[in-house]
Amino acid sequence: DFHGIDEELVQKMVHDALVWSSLHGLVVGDKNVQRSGKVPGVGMVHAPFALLPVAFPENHFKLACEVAPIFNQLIDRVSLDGKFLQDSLSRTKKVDVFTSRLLDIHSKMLEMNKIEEIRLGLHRSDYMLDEQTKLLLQIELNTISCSFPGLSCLVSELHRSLLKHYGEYLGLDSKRIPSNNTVNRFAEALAKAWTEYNNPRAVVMVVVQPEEHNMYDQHLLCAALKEKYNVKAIRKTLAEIDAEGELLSDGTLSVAGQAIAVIYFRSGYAPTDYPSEAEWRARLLMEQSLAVKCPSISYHLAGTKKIQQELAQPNVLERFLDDKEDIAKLRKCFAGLWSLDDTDIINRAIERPDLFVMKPQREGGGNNIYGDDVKQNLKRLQRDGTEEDAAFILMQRIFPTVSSTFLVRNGICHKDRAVSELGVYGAYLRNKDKVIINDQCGYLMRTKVSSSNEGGVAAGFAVLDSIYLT
Ligand code: GSH
Repeated sequence: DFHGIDEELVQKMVHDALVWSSLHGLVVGDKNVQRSGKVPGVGMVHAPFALLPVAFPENHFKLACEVAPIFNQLIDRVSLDGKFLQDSLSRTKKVDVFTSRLLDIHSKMLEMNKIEEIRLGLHRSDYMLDEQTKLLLQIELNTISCSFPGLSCLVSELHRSLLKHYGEYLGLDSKRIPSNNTVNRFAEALAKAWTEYNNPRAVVMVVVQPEEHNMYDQHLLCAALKEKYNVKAIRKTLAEIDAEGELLSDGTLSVAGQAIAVIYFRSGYAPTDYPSEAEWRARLLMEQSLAVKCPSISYHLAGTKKIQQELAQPNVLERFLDDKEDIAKLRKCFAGLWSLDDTDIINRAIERPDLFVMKPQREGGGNNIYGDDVKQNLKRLQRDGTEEDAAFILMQRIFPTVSSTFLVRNGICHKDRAVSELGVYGAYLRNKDKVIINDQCGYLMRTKVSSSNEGGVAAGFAVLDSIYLT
């Protein structure tokens, strides 16, 4: 624990960190300022961050990086099995309107025999290190709208810069913060997908929410794409795509007269992203087109919690992967996962709700059920005897090491007990039989107050962090 530092030093570091963040674009739109989610350059505030990187064992970090390409391949294989996706989600479909709409689009593509030749995945697999078992356990795998490929790199740089100045007082070495190049690796993957599409006049389209406070993270990625690869990106909301988009006779997606090579979703993962039929029409239009979708509807579905739970069942991984060692490595990362048709586990969870998390089929954070609410909800579902239980999965609760941390938010530093979650980014690009990229790309560390159950930075619960290898 390197946090027994004196107050004066902390204040100096906080000051330097706030200056560094402002100068280097470690910023988000300030929700208290009007138009800050709409117009760049208006109402910026530093992104919430931890003052110092969190200690993390090197062997576990390496393991998380090592399994990233295996997860990339798994998602690709699962996405090819339309029947597996439809069957596994068939009960969820009955009770979850959102998943049901996604499945409808997927069915239409199956009927059309739509083949996605160029497949681009920009994923992030999230883990927590369970203190007692010393196991690195997967929380979830995001296949759509993974946040912070840009800001995560900046936090690693911020911490390196602080340790260069203050490291000797703290007994810390800046070289122990692993390099983080996610932003460039993701830009490279988008650029290579654009090249595979092979229309020099076409552009990358970022699908954005009408109001986006995390826009600078997105702009960092698009700036790298422009500067390093000279590929242009435009930003469109789902409603704009519905109004301005058309499918040309050759299958090209054209939006406001621009041909689209790659569609990169930073919206469309939550029900609130589809307030009307217009947004669903836009999603279908994009899916029908020849543009490379990141993600395609089948990649999106392959990343759902229900599929995560199905993949953790005995002998399911074997259907999708060939290499025994790869399978064993993934399985070791799986926490206990159960569907709610398992009566034994339900009874166990009612007895010991503290050992479980109940998860609905939702992305973006802030939706999980913990503690006594697990018990109340399970009892209600048992009593009602409806199919509503299919909207949830149960997961083993993971207990990571709690350590004392300095969290900086809105220019103010708080000391608190906190836990951390490691995300490893992965990129996958394939054109027909040719795998062009399959790699890990960098990391995102997030830290949250240990008394809070929720984890997302975008949802306002956690701060951005980096790693100090031990
Ligand atoms: N629209 C925002 C963005 O594009 O950055 C948020 C997207 C979002 O919530 N992404 C989830 C995520 O990576 C995955 S679906 N959350 C991480 C966090 O907020 O800490």
